[in-house]
Amino acid sequence: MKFNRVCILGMGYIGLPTACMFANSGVNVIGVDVNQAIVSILQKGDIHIQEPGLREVAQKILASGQLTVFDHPQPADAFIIAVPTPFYDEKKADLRAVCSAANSIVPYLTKGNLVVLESTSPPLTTANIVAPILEQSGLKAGEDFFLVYSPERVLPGKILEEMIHNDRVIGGITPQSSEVGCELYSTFVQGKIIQSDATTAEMVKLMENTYRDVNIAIANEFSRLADRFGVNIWEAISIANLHPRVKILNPGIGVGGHCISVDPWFLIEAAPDLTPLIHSARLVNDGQPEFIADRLEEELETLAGKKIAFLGLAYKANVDDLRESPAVELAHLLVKRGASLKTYEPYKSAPSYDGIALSSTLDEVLKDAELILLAVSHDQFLKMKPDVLASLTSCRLVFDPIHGWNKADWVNAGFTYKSLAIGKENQEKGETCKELAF
Ligand code: SAJ
Repeated sequence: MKFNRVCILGMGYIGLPTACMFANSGVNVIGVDVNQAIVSILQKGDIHIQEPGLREVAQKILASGQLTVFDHPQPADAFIIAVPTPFYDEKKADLRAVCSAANSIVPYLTKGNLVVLESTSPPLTTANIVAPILEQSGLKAGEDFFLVYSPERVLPGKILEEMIHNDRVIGGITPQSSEVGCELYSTFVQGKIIQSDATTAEMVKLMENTYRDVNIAIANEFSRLADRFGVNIWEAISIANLHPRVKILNPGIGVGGHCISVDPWFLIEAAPDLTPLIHSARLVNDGQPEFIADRLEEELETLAGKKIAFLGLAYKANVDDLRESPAVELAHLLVKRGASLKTYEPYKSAPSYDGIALSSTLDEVLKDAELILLAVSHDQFLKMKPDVLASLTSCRLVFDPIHGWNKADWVNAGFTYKSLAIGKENQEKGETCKELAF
């Protein structure tokens, strides 16, 4: 099947890069977003997302007209739904954006079209929710138009590379739908394209992120144990991982972002009676900021009045995304316990986020600090030289719960270095979390 025009609903972290891929391959792409501010930015030829390499590609295709952006769909050969699926406070999937995107396609759907759902969704969403909405057009899913679920699996920070090279699963509601979906994505995907059915593809996506969440939860629990027993967790994990069938991820301050901390709840919601392990893992990871705050309070005896230079609020290294960030949660907890925080997040220029004031320079947060806390392993933080920092502040105490820095470097520059689970005080293990990261 020939795809001359593809209409992508949702110009966010997935929709916009996907639009870039198709447009770069010569397909005419219609980008749609319900947020008028995003539509205006894109129509002016600029972008609203920070992702390495994205700006250059997007600006080129917006300028050439290969990607045009509207606030409602246009007729096309294929429609791709790439809108967010957040969750309500009670951890239930919020499918309103998916349903509204599917509804908005109905007037434009014609015989022979392909519709793809990319948004992470609970099992059976494609067959039981999206198909009936699209069938309001009078056309029958799998007979008059093709329908597939094909999850995005790209890692923020590496989206452009992974979108091309990752393997992709295409789950059709009929085998012919999978076939047509395969044809669409083979436009730019160089990884393997695997055909399956829609519900399997939905499960695959949720299983991948849930597996990672459970693995990080066990790493966090191991780290708590190592902390109690005077063991260096980084050394212990690196040795355990020498076993050919063991691959433990890194402990940290918790699991954030819009994917791994959210998706397992879709499975828990769908079958609470079958998911005690997945549920426990979620609770362990969600409880990690509190564990870190408790340990810091123990170390300092009290947090009341402590002036803390808090470095990083993003949900992980080198991204500008603060959604569900454990660093934000940790900052709130420290403030609640009386600490006085000055926060620096190099990827955000706004004056505040979620009630936390953001300083615009590192110098400003370091001034008057009594403790420097490393919350996110942004490259620019990891590269900081302790002796340079020592010249900018009289503070000589660092707390590094993510083990991003090398203790010896800080001690040599005259700092007291505190972390978690790094073994007995006299041990000087050199590995950094960067070296161990997967
Ligand atoms: N984290 C740890 N320890 C680790 C690895 C990560 O504590 O060893 C934390 C991070 O700091 C962060 C959170 O987990 O707070 C999630 O980060 P991540 O890099 O593991 O994952 P995401 O959420 O950025 O992207 C994931 C990816 N899924 C998998 O790796 C299985 C990506 O491929 C998916 O496309 C993405 O979710 C998504 O959109 O679902």
